[in-house]
Amino acid sequence: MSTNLAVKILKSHLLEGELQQGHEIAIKVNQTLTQDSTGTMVYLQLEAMGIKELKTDLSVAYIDHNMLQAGFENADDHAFIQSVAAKYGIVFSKPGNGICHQLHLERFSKPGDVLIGSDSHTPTSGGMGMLAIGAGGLDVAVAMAKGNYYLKMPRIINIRLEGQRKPWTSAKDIILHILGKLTVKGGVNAILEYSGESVKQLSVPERATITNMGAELGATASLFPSDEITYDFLKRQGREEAYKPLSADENADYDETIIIHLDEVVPSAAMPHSPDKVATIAELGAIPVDQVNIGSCTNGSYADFMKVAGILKGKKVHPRVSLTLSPGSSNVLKMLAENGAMADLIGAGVRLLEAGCGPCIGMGQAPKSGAVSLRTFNRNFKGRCGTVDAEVFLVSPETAAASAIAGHLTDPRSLGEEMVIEEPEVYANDDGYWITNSPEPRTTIEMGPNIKPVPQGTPMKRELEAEVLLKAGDNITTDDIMPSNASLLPFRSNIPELSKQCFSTIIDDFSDRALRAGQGIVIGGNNYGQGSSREHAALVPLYLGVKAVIAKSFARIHQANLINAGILPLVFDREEDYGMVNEGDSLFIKNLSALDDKGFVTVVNNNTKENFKVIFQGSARDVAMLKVGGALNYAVKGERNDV
Ligand code: MIC
Ligand code: SF4
Repeated sequence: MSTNLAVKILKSHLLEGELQQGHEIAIKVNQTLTQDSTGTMVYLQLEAMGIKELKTDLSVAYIDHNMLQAGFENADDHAFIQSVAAKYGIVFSKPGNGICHQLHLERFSKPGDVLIGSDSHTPTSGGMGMLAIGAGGLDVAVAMAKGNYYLKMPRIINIRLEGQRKPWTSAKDIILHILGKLTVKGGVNAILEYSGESVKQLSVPERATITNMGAELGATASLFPSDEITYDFLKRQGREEAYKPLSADENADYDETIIIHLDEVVPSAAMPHSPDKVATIAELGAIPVDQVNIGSCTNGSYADFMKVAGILKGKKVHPRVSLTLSPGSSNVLKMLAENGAMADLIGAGVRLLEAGCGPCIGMGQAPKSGAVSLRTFNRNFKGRCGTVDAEVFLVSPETAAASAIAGHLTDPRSLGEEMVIEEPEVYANDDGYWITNSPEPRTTIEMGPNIKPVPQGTPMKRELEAEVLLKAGDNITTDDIMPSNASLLPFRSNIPELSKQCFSTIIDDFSDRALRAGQGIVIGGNNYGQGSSREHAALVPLYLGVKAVIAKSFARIHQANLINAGILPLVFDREEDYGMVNEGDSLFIKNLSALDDKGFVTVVNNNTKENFKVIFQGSARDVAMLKVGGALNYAVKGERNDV
């Protein structure tokens, strides 16, 4: 049998289970990464597990999200994470070094290895043939403590790239084209494996732009082969010893194959407020633009910024436009400074931010009311930029730079001959922001006053009677459930404070409703919990007494986070039964003790007296976790040795 690349890596890491679609498997984890806005929870949970040493080859803690220090909170979180890193021998990346995914690709990603990260864009490292998966914080803590990760064996979808790229179409346009076709649900429970002769037209940073936004397709991971282009990138990064050639066997088996013709890809944008609402720049026309933001883990590479510098050289940013730059890494910034490109950018009138997530997570640079903002980022959910009535379009760096000069949405093909950027012979590789630690178990953990305990689930009861607190629609994001912006991010370690804003992009009184009801149920449509991996979207509802979420379908990471928190995720057996529930109804779910991994459960609507069936789609292990009130209880009680 001819094996695809994803299965080869899974096979070589398999600890438990069978590689059959939908079956639960456990895989060995080589590396983990965390970032600061999810990291405090990860490390509080790791501490609670009371382990002596890590089981991974490498674990890295990045500080890249909560960078504004308007009060003491973010700085306290950084200090907490740094002290835990020292205790366990975790590599620490200081604020200012750059964004976790770009840095990991530059310095640590390894073809054929498995990486688990507490950030949904962890699959970026798949651009180098690494099986890299985003997960909830607790799963990452467990991966560090036990060296394993549980998941349902995904479908493996082959995305075959064919044809020749057209001038001025970037990797961003390719992934937007794919998003337009597959939608934000298209990759759910799937690994997207790229193949075909045309993969050779993409550099590693370009491949990483594509694997990065696999998260927007809902994919478990995205994977490129490791080939001579990978070798070349690693060599320029000074770490060719990490190279290993890897690809699928000829005529490998896949669950599905999708062919993407690169010659059909043209400069495009994702329109407000979803990454899959894709139109071509030509179709959208010359929309006036107020703000342009270039950077993020999607487009923070050296070549991205060199293209922008080349387009802006000798030109001026339009008077109406505020153009910000947030490079992916300090070494990208250093190279731009050394080769003079930074001078061209500053001469054009850009606003230079530090290397980090910045405006992508709403950490500053909220645009003016009603603004049109063009961003080279990966998410444009309503309100995520910090201004609820702003219109955010996702574009390539080339489109962003051309539009910043013109003051309106501009097709970069109008700039004339395509700009081709050579990757540097040797990438800058400075160490100024890195701290490598040998484990020092006696390190004092620094806990600022804003760091509050992680809420704990309670064992599942035999039956549940509770009010429907909210009935939400399709594609609810974790940004909807637990919004993030510059004023909320400092409370990522303080669930009681954060809980006041739960669901505040949808309704303004969710926390009041929940506290009044004592306990409750949330109803959702399809793909409930898509987007960010933040487990706060489960921990905050847990704190507010949410016991179950009933939806048409769930996004993978969020479903796992709910179970880890001890909240029951249930799926309508028949989608139309969604219509049988209204906000304020009282629901009665009986016989929960009979819940198993195949089980149907009956829900009675006390108001209408009608009933409908729901299914639990987790594993037997998930049921065991729910029965003791979530994964931390399960791990700490040590009833089994697998978490
Ligand atoms: C995001 O891009 O949404 C984030 C912020 O990086 C999140 C993590 C978080 O909410 O802290 C993610 O992608 O998982
Ligand atoms: Fe940071 Fe944005 Fe990337 Fe999330 S998507 S890791 S906020 S740059």
